[in-house]
Amino acid sequence: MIPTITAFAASPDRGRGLARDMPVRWALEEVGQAYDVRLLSFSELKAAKHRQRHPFRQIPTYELNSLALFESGAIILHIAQSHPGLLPTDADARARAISWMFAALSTVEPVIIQRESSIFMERDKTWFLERMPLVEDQIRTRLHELSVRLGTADWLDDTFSAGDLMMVQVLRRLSATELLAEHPNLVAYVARAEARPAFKRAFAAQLAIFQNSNVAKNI
Ligand code: GTB
Repeated sequence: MIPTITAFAASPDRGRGLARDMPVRWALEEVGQAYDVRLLSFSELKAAKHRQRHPFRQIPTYELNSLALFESGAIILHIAQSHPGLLPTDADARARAISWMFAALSTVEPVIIQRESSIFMERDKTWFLERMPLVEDQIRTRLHELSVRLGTADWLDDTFSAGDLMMVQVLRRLSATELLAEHPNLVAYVARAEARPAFKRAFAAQLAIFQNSNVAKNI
């Protein structure tokens, strides 16, 4: 048996690998675990059947035998704990790698999502232009701190781990912005991770789905 994950049948990110099936695919590729993908349309995502897999009716999910998981962080932690390759064997280093996973999702990502949500939902508000620099300053603070910590190292701890995978996936949301470009070591960190063969395989797999979707065919 191999795991089945869920992904958008037509991702709104148009194949840029920003939806959260991407880090799950990447983790599976890093550990060499084959997987199936169940593609969901927006109506399938919201249907009762999918609610059994995911209480909030989102992607990604992960199913293997009797285990059904949701939340990308929990799925990636499970993959990393079930296979060698994404978490160090030394107990302290393993705990530090898990700290970086949490840091990516609960300390760095929220400020980035705040900016995206604001651009998406508040662009027409009179106060939008006044608020945006405040939101971006919060991102700058986090990126500066992360950049200082990374310094000239290749990865956040000694070797590439699930912590780097999660952090890079979060930083990729800023790839098209000046915010990331202000930190050359973070740009290089993202590029180093994106050059990994496992990343490339995962990226190509999700891109192929978008290219074969009706959305792409009708562009
Ligand atoms: N905390 C959950 C996790 O980490 O798994 C969040 C899951 C989540 O946000 N899923 C999104 C979803 O299913 C898709 S990935 N949304 C549908 C819904 O809630 O109705 C988030 C995402 C979507 C699109 C882009 N994009 O277009 O760039 C980027 C990220």
